[in-house]
Amino acid sequence: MIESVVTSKSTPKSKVQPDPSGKPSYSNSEPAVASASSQGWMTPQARNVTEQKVSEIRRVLEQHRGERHLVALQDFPDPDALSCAWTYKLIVQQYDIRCDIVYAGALSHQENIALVRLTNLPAQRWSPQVLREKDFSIYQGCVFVDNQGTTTQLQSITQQAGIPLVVVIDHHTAQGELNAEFIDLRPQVRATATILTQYLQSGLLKLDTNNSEHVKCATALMHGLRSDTNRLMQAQEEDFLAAAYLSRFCDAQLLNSVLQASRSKRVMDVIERSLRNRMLQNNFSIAGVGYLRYDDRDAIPQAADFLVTEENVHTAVVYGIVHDEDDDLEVVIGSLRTSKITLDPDEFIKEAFGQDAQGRFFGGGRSMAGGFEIPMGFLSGFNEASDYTRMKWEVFDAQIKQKLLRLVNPDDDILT
Ligand SMILES: [Mn+2]
Repeated sequence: MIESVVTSKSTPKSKVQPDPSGKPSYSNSEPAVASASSQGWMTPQARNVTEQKVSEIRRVLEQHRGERHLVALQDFPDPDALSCAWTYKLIVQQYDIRCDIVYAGALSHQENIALVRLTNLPAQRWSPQVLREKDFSIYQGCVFVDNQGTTTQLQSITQQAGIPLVVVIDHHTAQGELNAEFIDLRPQVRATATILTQYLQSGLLKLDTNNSEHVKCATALMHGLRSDTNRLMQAQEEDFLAAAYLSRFCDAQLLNSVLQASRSKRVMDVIERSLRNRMLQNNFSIAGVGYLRYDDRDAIPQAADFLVTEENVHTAVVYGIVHDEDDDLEVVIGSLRTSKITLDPDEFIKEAFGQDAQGRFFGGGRSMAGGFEIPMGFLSGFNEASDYTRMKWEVFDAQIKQKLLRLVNPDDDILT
């Protein structure tokens, strides 16, 4: 049996009794005294990192008091990104820093649209036209949350505008050199929402159950945390502890409404195409879904989520050509989902597709999931002739399959 030990914030870690497995017991043995302190809801390891990072970010925010910052989300923001950006905005308000939370792509998952609408989440979409006309000189700083700039068009724009990178908080693997004043990069953590929740637990912002914005934001964070951990199934101890903390503020009914959002017919159609076109090989399921509209882009990861549930499949890759009508641009977008512990999505995608002429990878990943984007360059753009359009798809389809199959069947000759 685990011995119950009275611990408090000031109790040194050595007082925590080891359990028979030899691991220190800190989560089950905390009595009411300690749980009254929000800091008790962290593993000692997380607490160490968080305390250090929180005092660091406090100094940085103090130096930027009164400024206006741009929080750049990935072009297709997910619940983890959206909720963390909102939390960040509430945190820095205490330093009189005004934040605009911006994404340059689209909200394309029905749950994300529901999340933003139901919680009144303060994120804005800037269309290509807004991007061209925007006066960026009003911003004194740029912030990346749940990304490192590699998945947003805003990175090059803010860089050209000379806006300094102030803060990066992310859980994806390092995507290259980052020149920021504050960096908290923890690839071992399942969700950026866990990191932001740990900041809250350390007192960077005191949540108040009587403040409806706080309640909505905590609910959004819970949704972000759940969605990046496959409904907590891939969550680790620190994610569970963060979720436990959030449960004090979370509105279960609101969360339920967000999760009730239904799939559009077009998303269902893409899933259907992925089922029909899938090719099974060595426990991989690979499916090209052809052309789809920009607003339906999120149907690709949803199809991958679905394909990976098939018996004897451990990894699913779904891709298609996404057509952006605003800019008449086309790009190949793909998603990978895996349940195989030994398959690193980041490594797999980098290995499969390599780098572009500038040395940038076409994609990457985090634990259990990854994505890629391949620009179509000279071949991009809509063509009236259906033969041409079909041929173009077939070429890209064959090329992507060939690259993937090299890794799926490492010993075989290359198939087409
Ligand atoms: Mn995330």
